[in-house]
Amino acid sequence: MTHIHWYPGHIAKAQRQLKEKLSLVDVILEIIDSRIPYSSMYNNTNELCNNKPRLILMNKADLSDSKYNKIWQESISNMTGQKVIATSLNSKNDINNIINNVIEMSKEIMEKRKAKGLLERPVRVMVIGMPNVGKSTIINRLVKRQKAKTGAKAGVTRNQQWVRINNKIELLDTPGIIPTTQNNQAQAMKLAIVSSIGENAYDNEHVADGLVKILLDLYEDEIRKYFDFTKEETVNLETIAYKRNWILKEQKPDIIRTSGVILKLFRDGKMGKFTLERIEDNK
Ligand SMILES: Nc1nc2c(ncn2[C@@H]2O[C@H](COP(=O)(O)OP(=O)(O)OP(=O)(O)O)[C@@H](O)[C@H]2O)c(=O)[nH]1
Ligand SMILES: [Mg+2]
Repeated sequence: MTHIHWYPGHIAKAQRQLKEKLSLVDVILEIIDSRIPYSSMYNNTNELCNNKPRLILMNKADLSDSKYNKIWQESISNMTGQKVIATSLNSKNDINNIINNVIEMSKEIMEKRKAKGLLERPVRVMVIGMPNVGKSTIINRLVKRQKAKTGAKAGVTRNQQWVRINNKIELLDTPGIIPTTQNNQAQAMKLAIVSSIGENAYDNEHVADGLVKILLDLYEDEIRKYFDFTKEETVNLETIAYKRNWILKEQKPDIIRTSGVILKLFRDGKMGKFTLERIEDNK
């Protein structure tokens, strides 16, 4: 399988349901993957979110290249007109920073409600993003502080719950999953690399090969050093297999094993902190 096959299912229906949920909230927490900021961002979020204010989290910043995080942060902020911060959900500091930013954003919204004579209430927030970006993790981290549920409200689907994060913020306890849209194979490759596309849609060998090529293009010195290659040697799945002695009978390279290990090393951040996209490439 040298292609990545998407099975996006009922995208239109999923988007309609997502829009309904989004209409219930004041502020949207949009999560993208900082290793592939462009490919993990939905290309029409402004329309999807009906121009509601969003806090965009470039997440998994502990796995990406901090130098590019700054550059992407500024670019996405300019592109969307929204506040953008780099986060790692393993950091308590970052969780607090998210909470403080939501409170800050809610001030204006609450002022407007007050001016309209509407009742005072906590700001309502929901989390959206593509698969595997960290939606469930952030909900769990935010909710940990205060488990008490405020109960289903009138007009809200019964299986959704508002959870009180503090006296200023209420969070919808189920995230909105943005279905990955079928744009192009380059984007599919990157989404597969970060596990945002299910593993039955692709072959490890195809995706690991793509990852090695991207890394050679953007982080050649680091990759050569990590796998112990000189400047002259060819780096690919086969030569990495020989280097590491991942060999089958008759001295054949074990490409299946090599592919699996390379993807895991990358996903676990063991090879280094890498950002796989550059702003120039996406203009
Ligand atoms: N290193 C790192 N891992 C993270 C971070 N945030 C989430 N993860 C991990 O990423 C994986 C996916 O996180 P989830 O919270 O399940 O992602 P999700 O968006 O709910 O995924 P779906 O439910 O599949 O849509 C988990 O293994 C998390 O532990 C982060 O900031 N840094
Ligand atoms: Mg989840």
